[in-house]
Amino acid sequence: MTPWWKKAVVYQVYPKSFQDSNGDGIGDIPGIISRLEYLEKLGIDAIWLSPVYLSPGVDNGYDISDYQKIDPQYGTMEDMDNLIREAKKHRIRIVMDLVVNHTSDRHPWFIESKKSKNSPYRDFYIWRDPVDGHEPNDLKSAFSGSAWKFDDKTGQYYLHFFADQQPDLNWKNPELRNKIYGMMNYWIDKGIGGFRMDVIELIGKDPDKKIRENGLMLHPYLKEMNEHTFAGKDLMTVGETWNATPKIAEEYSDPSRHELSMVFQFENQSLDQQAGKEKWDLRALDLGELKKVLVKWQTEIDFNHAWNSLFWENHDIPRVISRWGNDKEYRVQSAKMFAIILHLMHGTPYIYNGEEIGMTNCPVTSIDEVEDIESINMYHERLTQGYKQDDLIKSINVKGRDNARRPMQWSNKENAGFTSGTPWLKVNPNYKNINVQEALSDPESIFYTYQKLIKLRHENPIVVDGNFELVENTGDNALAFWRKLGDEKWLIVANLSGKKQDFNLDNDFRKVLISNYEKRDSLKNITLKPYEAFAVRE
Ligand code: TEU
Ligand code: CA
Repeated sequence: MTPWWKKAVVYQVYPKSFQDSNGDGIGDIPGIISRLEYLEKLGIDAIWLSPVYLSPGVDNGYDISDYQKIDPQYGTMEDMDNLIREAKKHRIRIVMDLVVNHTSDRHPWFIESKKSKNSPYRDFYIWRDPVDGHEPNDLKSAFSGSAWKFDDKTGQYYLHFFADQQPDLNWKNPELRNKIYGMMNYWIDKGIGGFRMDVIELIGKDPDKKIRENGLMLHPYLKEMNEHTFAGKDLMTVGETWNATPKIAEEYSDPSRHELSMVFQFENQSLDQQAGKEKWDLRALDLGELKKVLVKWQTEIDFNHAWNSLFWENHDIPRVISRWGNDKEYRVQSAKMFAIILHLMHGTPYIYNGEEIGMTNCPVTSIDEVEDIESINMYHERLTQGYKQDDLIKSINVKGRDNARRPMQWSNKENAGFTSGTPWLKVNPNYKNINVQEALSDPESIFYTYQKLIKLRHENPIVVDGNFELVENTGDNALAFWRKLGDEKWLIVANLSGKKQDFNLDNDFRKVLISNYEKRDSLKNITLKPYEAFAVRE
Protein backbone atom coordinates (compact mmCIF):
# COMPACT_ATOMS: atom_id res chain seq x y z
CA MET A 1 0.00 0.00 0.00
CA THR A 2 1.22 3.46 -0.84
CA PRO A 3 1.96 5.42 2.35
CA TRP A 4 0.14 8.74 2.71
CA TRP A 5 3.30 10.81 2.47
CA LYS A 6 3.97 9.64 -1.08
CA LYS A 7 0.65 11.13 -2.17
CA ALA A 8 1.00 14.20 0.01
CA VAL A 9 2.01 17.78 -0.60
CA VAL A 10 3.73 19.33 2.40
CA TYR A 11 3.57 23.04 3.22
CA GLN A 12 6.34 24.59 5.31
CA VAL A 13 5.28 27.19 7.84
CA TYR A 14 7.98 29.48 9.21
CA PRO A 15 6.08 30.40 12.36
CA LYS A 16 7.82 33.68 13.13
CA SER A 17 6.71 35.09 9.78
CA PHE A 18 3.38 33.40 9.09
CA GLN A 19 0.60 35.14 11.04
CA ASP A 20 0.71 37.23 14.18
CA SER A 21 -2.42 36.99 16.33
CA ASN A 22 -1.65 39.35 19.22
CA GLY A 23 0.07 42.37 17.71
CA ASP A 24 3.58 41.76 19.04
CA GLY A 25 4.94 41.59 15.48
CA ILE A 26 5.83 37.89 15.75
CA GLY A 27 3.89 35.12 14.08
CA ASP A 28 2.45 32.58 16.50
CA ILE A 29 0.53 29.31 16.84
CA PRO A 30 -2.94 30.87 17.18
CA GLY A 31 -2.07 32.75 13.99
CA ILE A 32 -1.38 29.48 12.20
CA ILE A 33 -4.65 28.01 13.46
CA SER A 34 -6.48 31.01 12.01
CA ARG A 35 -5.05 30.20 8.58
CA LEU A 36 -5.85 26.49 8.45
CA GLU A 37 -8.88 27.15 6.34
CA TYR A 38 -6.69 28.88 3.76
CA LEU A 39 -4.30 25.92 3.75
CA GLU A 40 -7.16 23.48 3.33
CA LYS A 41 -8.32 25.49 0.35
CA LEU A 42 -4.85 25.23 -1.16
CA GLY A 43 -5.19 21.50 -0.62
CA ILE A 44 -2.05 20.56 1.26
CA ASP A 45 -1.87 17.41 3.38
CA ALA A 46 0.71 18.30 5.99
CA ILE A 47 2.46 21.26 7.54
CA TRP A 48 6.17 21.10 8.28
CA LEU A 49 6.36 23.49 11.19
CA SER A 50 9.75 25.12 11.71
CA PRO A 51 10.73 25.10 15.43
CA VAL A 52 8.34 26.55 18.00
CA TYR A 53 10.12 25.08 21.04
CA LEU A 54 11.55 27.13 23.89
CA SER A 55 14.56 28.96 22.51
CA PRO A 56 16.70 32.07 23.07
CA GLY A 57 16.16 32.70 19.35
CA VAL A 58 19.77 33.13 18.27
CA ASP A 59 18.95 31.12 15.13
CA ASN A 60 15.17 31.68 15.13
CA GLY A 61 14.36 28.58 17.11
CA TYR A 62 16.99 26.23 15.68
CA ASP A 63 18.69 26.72 19.06
CA ILE A 64 16.41 24.84 21.45
CA SER A 65 16.60 25.15 25.22
CA ASP A 66 13.67 22.85 26.00
CA TYR A 67 12.27 20.35 23.49
CA GLN A 68 9.11 19.81 25.50
CA LYS A 69 8.08 23.42 25.95
CA ILE A 70 6.66 25.93 23.52
CA ASP A 71 8.37 29.28 23.28
CA PRO A 72 6.08 31.92 24.84
CA GLN A 73 6.46 34.11 21.75
CA TYR A 74 4.66 31.38 19.79
CA GLY A 75 2.08 30.47 22.43
CA THR A 76 1.55 27.67 24.92
CA MET A 77 1.51 23.88 24.85
CA GLU A 78 -2.26 24.15 24.87
CA ASP A 79 -2.07 26.20 21.66
CA MET A 80 0.17 23.53 20.18
CA ASP A 81 -2.25 20.75 21.11
CA ASN A 82 -5.00 22.85 19.61
CA LEU A 83 -3.08 23.26 16.40
CA ILE A 84 -2.60 19.50 16.07
CA ARG A 85 -6.28 18.91 16.79
CA GLU A 86 -7.65 21.70 14.59
CA ALA A 87 -5.33 20.82 11.72
CA LYS A 88 -6.67 17.25 11.82
CA LYS A 89 -10.17 18.62 11.28
CA HIS A 90 -8.85 20.20 8.09
CA ARG A 91 -7.19 16.88 7.17
CA ILE A 92 -3.75 18.39 7.72
CA ARG A 93 -1.00 16.66 9.70
CA ILE A 94 1.63 18.52 11.65
CA VAL A 95 5.23 17.50 10.99
CA MET A 96 7.54 18.82 13.68
CA ASP A 97 11.07 20.10 13.13
CA LEU A 98 13.51 17.88 15.00
CA VAL A 99 16.72 19.73 15.81
CA VAL A 100 18.93 17.19 17.53
CA ASN A 101 22.37 17.78 16.08
CA HIS A 102 22.76 20.56 18.63
CA THR A 103 20.89 22.37 21.38
CA SER A 104 20.96 25.93 22.60
CA ASP A 105 23.77 26.77 25.01
CA ARG A 106 20.93 27.54 27.42
CA HIS A 107 19.61 24.00 27.38
CA PRO A 108 19.90 22.54 30.93
CA TRP A 109 22.07 19.73 29.52
CA PHE A 110 24.65 22.22 28.30
CA ILE A 111 24.45 24.36 31.42
CA GLU A 112 25.25 21.22 33.44
CA SER A 113 27.83 20.02 30.93
CA LYS A 114 29.77 23.27 31.24
CA LYS A 115 30.00 23.12 35.02
CA SER A 116 32.84 20.63 35.31
CA LYS A 117 34.71 17.90 33.52
CA ASN A 118 33.04 15.45 35.89
CA SER A 119 29.50 16.58 35.25
CA PRO A 120 27.22 13.65 34.37
CA TYR A 121 26.21 15.71 31.33
CA ARG A 122 29.77 16.52 30.26
CA ASP A 123 29.72 13.81 27.62
CA PHE A 124 26.40 14.96 26.13
CA TYR A 125 28.48 17.50 24.20
CA ILE A 126 31.88 17.39 22.54
CA TRP A 127 34.70 18.82 24.63
CA ARG A 128 38.37 18.76 23.68
CA ASP A 129 41.63 20.04 25.13
CA PRO A 130 43.45 22.86 23.37
CA VAL A 131 46.24 21.83 21.02
CA ASP A 132 49.33 24.06 21.43
CA GLY A 133 47.10 26.63 23.07
CA HIS A 134 44.75 26.69 20.08
CA GLU A 135 41.58 25.08 18.75
CA PRO A 136 41.82 21.27 18.48
CA ASN A 137 41.69 21.55 14.68
CA ASP A 138 40.54 23.80 11.84
CA LEU A 139 36.91 22.65 11.56
CA LYS A 140 34.71 25.59 10.57
CA SER A 141 31.28 26.71 11.73
CA ALA A 142 28.57 27.11 9.06
CA PHE A 143 28.07 30.57 10.54
CA SER A 144 31.69 31.75 10.07
CA GLY A 145 34.79 31.25 12.21
CA SER A 146 35.99 28.17 14.02
CA ALA A 147 33.67 25.33 15.02
CA TRP A 148 35.42 25.29 18.41
CA LYS A 149 34.72 27.67 21.25
CA PHE A 150 36.96 27.94 24.30
CA ASP A 151 35.31 27.82 27.69
CA ASP A 152 37.31 29.37 30.55
CA LYS A 153 35.65 27.44 33.33
CA THR A 154 37.18 24.07 32.45
CA GLY A 155 39.84 25.15 29.98
CA GLN A 156 38.43 23.08 27.10
CA TYR A 157 36.83 23.78 23.74
CA TYR A 158 33.35 22.64 22.75
CA LEU A 159 32.23 21.88 19.22
CA HIS A 160 29.57 23.94 17.44
CA PHE A 161 28.99 23.42 13.71
CA PHE A 162 26.58 26.39 13.78
CA ALA A 163 26.51 29.41 16.14
CA ASP A 164 28.60 29.47 19.36
CA GLN A 165 25.23 29.28 21.10
CA GLN A 166 24.41 25.98 19.35
CA PRO A 167 26.76 23.40 20.92
CA ASP A 168 26.80 20.06 19.07
CA LEU A 169 25.39 17.04 20.85
CA ASN A 170 27.53 13.95 21.24
CA TRP A 171 25.57 11.15 19.62
CA LYS A 172 28.16 8.62 20.76
CA ASN A 173 26.59 8.87 24.20
CA PRO A 174 23.79 6.24 24.50
CA GLU A 175 22.14 8.04 27.40
CA LEU A 176 21.76 11.17 25.27
CA ARG A 177 20.33 9.15 22.41
CA ASN A 178 17.76 7.61 24.72
CA LYS A 179 16.72 11.00 26.02
CA ILE A 180 16.18 12.18 22.45
CA TYR A 181 14.09 9.13 21.60
CA GLY A 182 12.01 9.74 24.73
CA MET A 183 11.43 13.32 23.64
CA MET A 184 10.43 12.18 20.15
CA ASN A 185 7.93 9.75 21.64
CA TYR A 186 6.45 12.55 23.72
CA TRP A 187 5.66 14.35 20.45
CA ILE A 188 4.52 11.21 18.64
CA ASP A 189 2.06 10.58 21.47
CA LYS A 190 0.55 13.99 20.82
CA GLY A 191 -0.56 12.77 17.41
CA ILE A 192 1.87 14.57 15.11
CA GLY A 193 2.41 13.49 11.49
CA GLY A 194 6.16 13.02 11.71
CA PHE A 195 9.48 14.84 11.78
CA ARG A 196 11.64 16.96 9.52
CA MET A 197 15.14 16.29 10.80
CA ASP A 198 17.46 19.25 10.88
CA VAL A 199 21.01 18.60 9.55
CA ILE A 200 20.53 14.96 10.44
CA GLU A 201 23.49 13.95 8.26
CA LEU A 202 25.81 15.43 10.92
CA ILE A 203 24.94 13.17 13.84
CA GLY A 204 27.55 10.56 12.90
CA LYS A 205 30.27 13.21 13.11
CA ASP A 206 33.82 12.36 14.13
CA PRO A 207 35.39 15.75 14.79
CA ASP A 208 38.83 14.36 15.64
CA LYS A 209 38.98 12.92 12.15
CA LYS A 210 37.35 16.10 10.84
CA ILE A 211 34.32 14.17 9.65
CA ARG A 212 31.11 16.22 9.62
CA GLU A 213 28.44 14.66 7.41
CA ASN A 214 27.91 11.01 6.50
CA GLY A 215 29.98 9.62 9.37
CA LEU A 216 30.26 5.88 9.97
CA MET A 217 27.61 5.80 12.69
CA LEU A 218 24.99 7.94 10.92
CA HIS A 219 22.92 5.07 9.55
CA PRO A 220 23.20 2.86 12.63
CA TYR A 221 21.92 5.79 14.74
CA LEU A 222 19.00 6.36 12.39
CA LYS A 223 18.07 2.68 12.49
CA GLU A 224 18.20 2.80 16.24
CA MET A 225 16.10 5.97 16.32
CA ASN A 226 13.56 4.41 13.98
CA GLU A 227 13.31 1.30 16.15
CA HIS A 228 12.82 3.30 19.35
CA THR A 229 10.40 5.89 18.03
CA PHE A 230 8.46 5.87 14.77
CA ALA A 231 8.79 2.20 13.73
CA GLY A 232 5.43 0.70 12.79
CA LYS A 233 3.67 4.06 13.04
CA ASP A 234 2.10 5.89 10.16
CA LEU A 235 4.50 8.83 10.27
CA MET A 236 6.63 10.59 7.70
CA THR A 237 10.24 11.47 8.31
CA VAL A 238 12.37 13.66 6.10
CA GLY A 239 16.04 14.28 6.70
CA GLU A 240 17.85 17.49 5.79
CA THR A 241 20.92 16.16 4.00
CA TRP A 242 22.98 18.72 2.09
CA ASN A 243 25.58 16.16 1.09
CA ALA A 244 23.40 13.30 -0.12
CA THR A 245 24.06 11.64 -3.47
CA PRO A 246 21.31 9.52 -5.05
CA LYS A 247 23.00 6.47 -3.57
CA ILE A 248 23.10 8.00 -0.10
CA ALA A 249 19.47 9.09 -0.48
CA GLU A 250 18.58 5.46 -1.15
CA GLU A 251 20.41 4.40 1.99
CA TYR A 252 18.26 6.74 4.03
CA SER A 253 14.97 5.94 2.35
CA ASP A 254 15.00 2.28 1.32
CA PRO A 255 12.08 0.94 3.39
CA SER A 256 13.90 -2.32 4.01
CA ARG A 257 16.63 -0.41 5.87
CA HIS A 258 14.17 1.13 8.36
CA GLU A 259 15.58 4.63 8.49
CA LEU A 260 13.65 7.59 7.02
CA SER A 261 10.81 8.16 4.54
CA MET A 262 12.87 10.50 2.38
CA VAL A 263 15.52 13.21 2.45
CA PHE A 264 15.95 16.73 1.14
CA GLN A 265 18.88 16.96 -1.23
CA PHE A 266 20.40 20.30 -2.19
CA GLU A 267 22.53 19.57 -5.21
CA ASN A 268 21.05 22.47 -7.19
CA GLN A 269 22.03 24.92 -4.45
CA SER A 270 25.68 25.03 -5.47
CA LEU A 271 24.95 25.73 -9.15
CA ASP A 272 25.02 29.49 -8.72
CA GLN A 273 28.14 29.67 -6.61
CA GLN A 274 31.77 29.53 -7.68
CA ALA A 275 33.27 26.06 -7.58
CA GLY A 276 34.90 25.21 -4.27
CA LYS A 277 33.77 28.48 -2.70
CA GLU A 278 30.87 29.54 -0.52
CA LYS A 279 27.29 30.37 -1.34
CA TRP A 280 28.14 34.09 -1.19
CA ASP A 281 30.60 33.79 -4.06
CA LEU A 282 28.11 34.32 -6.83
CA ARG A 283 28.05 32.86 -10.31
CA ALA A 284 25.27 32.96 -12.90
CA LEU A 285 23.10 29.88 -13.17
CA ASP A 286 23.53 27.73 -16.26
CA LEU A 287 20.06 26.35 -17.05
CA GLY A 288 21.59 23.27 -18.65
CA GLU A 289 23.20 22.43 -15.31
CA LEU A 290 19.96 22.96 -13.44
CA LYS A 291 18.21 20.66 -15.86
CA LYS A 292 20.93 18.05 -15.43
CA VAL A 293 20.56 18.04 -11.65
CA LEU A 294 16.77 17.83 -11.84
CA VAL A 295 16.96 14.88 -14.20
CA LYS A 296 19.70 13.19 -12.20
CA TRP A 297 17.51 13.06 -9.09
CA GLN A 298 14.60 11.67 -11.09
CA THR A 299 16.55 8.95 -12.84
CA GLU A 300 19.36 7.88 -10.52
CA ILE A 301 17.07 6.95 -7.67
CA ASP A 302 15.33 3.62 -7.82
CA PHE A 303 11.84 4.59 -6.73
CA ASN A 304 10.98 0.97 -6.03
CA HIS A 305 13.40 1.05 -3.13
CA ALA A 306 13.65 4.70 -2.20
CA TRP A 307 11.77 7.98 -2.22
CA ASN A 308 12.54 11.56 -3.02
CA SER A 309 11.44 15.02 -1.93
CA LEU A 310 10.89 17.93 -4.32
CA PHE A 311 11.26 21.59 -3.39
CA TRP A 312 12.45 24.95 -4.65
CA GLU A 313 12.35 26.98 -1.47
CA ASN A 314 12.67 26.86 2.28
CA HIS A 315 13.57 29.27 5.07
CA ASP A 316 17.28 29.01 4.28
CA ILE A 317 17.23 29.69 0.57
CA PRO A 318 16.07 32.59 -1.59
CA ARG A 319 12.78 32.82 -3.44
CA VAL A 320 13.08 30.75 -6.60
CA ILE A 321 11.49 33.25 -8.98
CA SER A 322 13.92 35.95 -7.86
CA ARG A 323 16.83 33.61 -8.12
CA TRP A 324 16.27 31.54 -11.25
CA GLY A 325 13.06 32.90 -12.73
CA ASN A 326 12.10 36.47 -13.38
CA ASP A 327 10.31 38.21 -10.52
CA LYS A 328 9.54 41.29 -12.64
CA GLU A 329 8.26 40.88 -16.23
CA TYR A 330 7.50 37.18 -15.84
CA ARG A 331 6.78 36.79 -12.15
CA VAL A 332 3.53 34.91 -12.63
CA GLN A 333 4.64 32.83 -15.59
CA SER A 334 7.96 31.79 -14.08
CA ALA A 335 6.36 30.96 -10.73
CA LYS A 336 3.81 28.74 -12.46
CA MET A 337 6.50 27.11 -14.59
CA PHE A 338 8.56 26.15 -11.54
CA ALA A 339 5.42 24.84 -9.85
CA ILE A 340 4.29 22.79 -12.84
CA ILE A 341 7.58 20.99 -13.39
CA LEU A 342 8.24 20.32 -9.72
CA HIS A 343 4.79 19.07 -8.80
CA LEU A 344 4.64 16.74 -11.78
CA MET A 345 7.95 15.07 -11.02
CA HIS A 346 8.39 11.85 -9.08
CA GLY A 347 8.53 12.46 -5.32
CA THR A 348 6.80 14.38 -2.54
CA PRO A 349 6.54 18.12 -3.21
CA TYR A 350 7.02 20.80 -0.57
CA ILE A 351 5.74 24.36 -0.75
CA TYR A 352 7.36 27.06 1.37
CA ASN A 353 4.93 29.64 2.76
CA GLY A 354 4.44 32.46 0.28
CA GLU A 355 5.76 30.46 -2.67
CA GLU A 356 2.15 29.73 -3.66
CA ILE A 357 1.49 33.44 -4.23
CA GLY A 358 4.84 34.16 -5.85
CA MET A 359 6.51 36.09 -3.06
CA THR A 360 9.89 37.51 -4.03
CA ASN A 361 13.25 38.31 -2.46
CA CYS A 362 13.48 41.59 -0.58
CA PRO A 363 16.72 43.52 -1.00
CA VAL A 364 18.35 45.61 1.75
CA THR A 365 20.81 48.49 1.48
CA SER A 366 22.62 48.08 4.79
CA ILE A 367 23.59 45.34 7.23
CA ASP A 368 21.44 47.08 9.87
CA GLU A 369 18.37 45.75 8.09
CA VAL A 370 19.55 42.15 8.34
CA GLU A 371 18.33 39.78 11.09
CA ASP A 372 19.86 36.48 10.05
CA ILE A 373 22.88 35.33 12.03
CA GLU A 374 24.42 33.59 9.03
CA SER A 375 24.45 36.76 6.91
CA ILE A 376 25.54 39.00 9.79
CA ASN A 377 28.47 36.78 10.79
CA MET A 378 29.58 36.37 7.19
CA TYR A 379 29.43 40.13 6.63
CA HIS A 380 31.66 40.92 9.59
CA GLU A 381 34.10 38.12 8.90
CA ARG A 382 34.50 39.09 5.25
CA LEU A 383 34.85 42.80 6.03
CA THR A 384 37.94 41.98 8.08
CA GLN A 385 39.20 39.93 5.13
CA GLY A 386 39.04 42.97 2.87
CA TYR A 387 35.82 42.36 0.93
CA LYS A 388 33.89 45.44 -0.18
CA GLN A 389 30.77 46.33 1.72
CA ASP A 390 28.72 46.71 -1.47
CA ASP A 391 29.68 43.28 -2.71
CA LEU A 392 28.71 41.72 0.60
CA ILE A 393 25.32 43.41 0.59
CA LYS A 394 24.87 42.20 -2.97
CA SER A 395 25.57 38.61 -1.95
CA ILE A 396 23.15 38.94 0.96
CA ASN A 397 20.48 40.25 -1.39
CA VAL A 398 20.94 37.32 -3.72
CA LYS A 399 21.45 34.51 -1.22
CA GLY A 400 20.68 35.72 2.31
CA ARG A 401 18.18 33.79 4.40
CA ASP A 402 16.07 36.82 5.31
CA ASN A 403 14.80 36.90 1.73
CA ALA A 404 12.47 33.99 2.39
CA ARG A 405 11.78 34.99 5.99
CA ARG A 406 9.85 38.18 5.28
CA PRO A 407 6.35 38.16 6.77
CA MET A 408 3.66 36.35 4.82
CA GLN A 409 1.71 38.73 2.59
CA TRP A 410 -1.95 38.17 3.36
CA SER A 411 -3.56 41.37 2.09
CA ASN A 412 -2.90 44.91 0.90
CA LYS A 413 -3.67 46.31 4.36
CA GLU A 414 -0.99 47.68 6.65
CA ASN A 415 1.88 45.24 7.20
CA ALA A 416 0.27 42.94 4.67
CA GLY A 417 -2.22 41.73 7.25
CA PHE A 418 0.61 39.91 9.01
CA THR A 419 0.46 41.94 12.21
CA SER A 420 -1.32 44.90 13.73
CA GLY A 421 1.96 45.82 15.44
CA THR A 422 5.51 46.28 14.19
CA PRO A 423 6.73 43.19 12.31
CA TRP A 424 9.98 41.63 13.61
CA LEU A 425 11.32 41.82 10.05
CA LYS A 426 9.96 44.41 7.64
CA VAL A 427 7.30 43.37 5.19
CA ASN A 428 8.36 43.33 1.53
CA PRO A 429 6.96 46.60 0.11
CA ASN A 430 5.51 44.71 -2.86
CA TYR A 431 2.75 43.33 -0.60
CA LYS A 432 0.35 45.90 -2.04
CA ASN A 433 0.20 43.86 -5.24
CA ILE A 434 1.41 40.47 -4.15
CA ASN A 435 -0.79 39.05 -1.42
CA VAL A 436 -3.16 36.20 -0.63
CA GLN A 437 -6.31 38.29 -0.89
CA GLU A 438 -5.37 39.38 -4.38
CA ALA A 439 -4.37 35.84 -5.36
CA LEU A 440 -7.65 34.35 -4.18
CA SER A 441 -9.68 36.88 -6.14
CA ASP A 442 -7.87 36.21 -9.43
CA PRO A 443 -8.71 32.87 -11.06
CA GLU A 444 -5.47 33.14 -13.08
CA SER A 445 -3.26 33.58 -10.03
CA ILE A 446 -0.26 31.45 -9.07
CA PHE A 447 -2.29 30.20 -6.09
CA TYR A 448 -4.76 28.39 -8.34
CA THR A 449 -1.98 26.75 -10.31
CA TYR A 450 -0.68 25.28 -7.05
CA GLN A 451 -4.19 24.29 -6.02
CA LYS A 452 -4.73 22.54 -9.33
CA LEU A 453 -1.39 20.74 -9.19
CA ILE A 454 -2.21 19.40 -5.73
CA LYS A 455 -5.58 18.22 -6.99
CA LEU A 456 -3.98 16.53 -9.99
CA ARG A 457 -1.71 14.62 -7.61
CA HIS A 458 -4.54 13.60 -5.32
CA GLU A 459 -6.69 12.38 -8.20
CA ASN A 460 -4.14 10.72 -10.48
CA PRO A 461 -1.91 7.85 -9.33
CA ILE A 462 0.37 8.56 -12.29
CA VAL A 463 1.58 11.74 -10.56
CA VAL A 464 2.59 9.72 -7.51
CA ASP A 465 3.81 6.51 -9.10
CA GLY A 466 4.42 7.12 -12.79
CA ASN A 467 7.91 6.51 -14.14
CA PHE A 468 9.91 9.54 -15.20
CA GLU A 469 11.38 9.54 -18.69
CA LEU A 470 13.31 12.46 -20.11
CA VAL A 471 12.62 13.63 -23.66
CA GLU A 472 16.13 13.94 -25.10
CA ASN A 473 17.54 16.65 -27.37
CA THR A 474 15.29 19.55 -26.40
CA GLY A 475 18.22 21.87 -25.71
CA ASP A 476 19.39 23.28 -22.38
CA ASN A 477 16.54 25.74 -21.94
CA ALA A 478 13.65 23.39 -22.49
CA LEU A 479 12.77 20.53 -20.20
CA ALA A 480 10.34 17.86 -21.34
CA PHE A 481 9.55 14.59 -19.65
CA TRP A 482 7.05 11.76 -19.62
CA ARG A 483 5.32 10.24 -16.67
CA LYS A 484 4.08 6.77 -17.47
CA LEU A 485 1.91 4.39 -15.49
CA GLY A 486 0.30 1.36 -17.11
CA ASP A 487 -1.31 2.63 -20.31
CA GLU A 488 -1.40 6.20 -19.15
CA LYS A 489 1.12 8.74 -20.41
CA TRP A 490 1.53 12.37 -19.43
CA LEU A 491 3.95 14.73 -21.06
CA ILE A 492 5.29 17.79 -19.26
CA VAL A 493 6.98 20.53 -21.28
CA ALA A 494 8.66 23.66 -19.93
CA ASN A 495 10.72 26.55 -21.13
CA LEU A 496 13.10 27.17 -18.23
CA SER A 497 14.17 30.48 -19.69
CA GLY A 498 12.78 33.93 -20.37
CA LYS A 499 13.60 33.60 -24.06
CA LYS A 500 11.45 32.03 -26.72
CA GLN A 501 12.38 28.45 -27.36
CA ASP A 502 11.72 26.24 -30.37
CA PHE A 503 10.28 22.87 -29.56
CA ASN A 504 9.09 19.97 -31.67
CA LEU A 505 7.52 16.66 -30.81
CA ASP A 506 5.56 14.43 -33.13
CA ASN A 507 3.01 13.28 -30.58
CA ASP A 508 -0.71 13.89 -30.44
CA PHE A 509 -2.44 14.47 -27.18
CA ARG A 510 -6.01 14.37 -25.98
CA LYS A 511 -6.12 16.85 -23.19
CA VAL A 512 -4.19 19.78 -21.71
CA LEU A 513 -4.07 19.14 -17.96
CA ILE A 514 -2.52 22.41 -16.88
CA SER A 515 -0.67 25.27 -18.50
CA ASN A 516 0.53 28.79 -17.77
CA TYR A 517 -0.41 30.32 -21.16
CA GLU A 518 -3.22 29.63 -23.56
CA LYS A 519 -3.77 25.93 -24.21
CA ARG A 520 -1.88 24.51 -27.15
CA ASP A 521 -3.36 22.07 -29.64
CA SER A 522 -0.17 20.68 -31.13
CA LEU A 523 3.46 20.03 -30.24
CA LYS A 524 4.78 20.12 -33.79
CA ASN A 525 7.27 22.88 -34.51
CA ILE A 526 6.06 25.22 -31.82
CA THR A 527 7.81 28.15 -30.17
CA LEU A 528 7.55 28.07 -26.41
CA LYS A 529 6.87 31.45 -24.83
CA PRO A 530 9.04 32.76 -21.98
CA TYR A 531 8.72 30.35 -19.05
CA GLU A 532 5.88 28.53 -20.74
CA ALA A 533 4.98 25.22 -19.12
CA PHE A 534 2.18 22.74 -19.61
CA ALA A 535 1.22 19.14 -19.10
CA VAL A 536 -0.82 17.05 -21.52
CA ARG A 537 -2.32 13.58 -21.45
CA GLU A 538 -1.51 11.48 -24.46
O1 TEU B 1 20.21 24.29 8.04
C1 TEU B 1 21.40 23.61 7.81
C2 TEU B 1 22.41 24.30 7.08
O2 TEU B 1 23.38 23.68 6.69
C3 TEU B 1 22.25 25.75 6.85
O3 TEU B 1 23.03 26.43 7.76
C4 TEU B 1 22.62 26.06 5.49
O4 TEU B 1 23.95 25.73 5.26
C5 TEU B 1 22.49 27.51 5.25
O5 TEU B 1 21.32 27.96 5.85
C6 TEU B 1 22.40 27.75 3.79
O6 TEU B 1 22.31 29.08 3.64
C7 TEU B 1 19.46 23.92 9.14
C8 TEU B 1 18.28 24.84 9.28
O7 TEU B 1 17.43 24.68 8.18
C9 TEU B 1 18.78 26.24 9.47
O8 TEU B 1 17.75 27.18 9.50
C10 TEU B 1 19.56 26.28 10.75
O9 TEU B 1 20.15 27.53 10.91
C11 TEU B 1 20.65 25.21 10.79
O10 TEU B 1 20.21 23.95 10.33
C12 TEU B 1 21.12 25.01 12.20
O11 TEU B 1 20.12 24.38 12.94
CA1 CA C 1 2.46 37.11 18.14
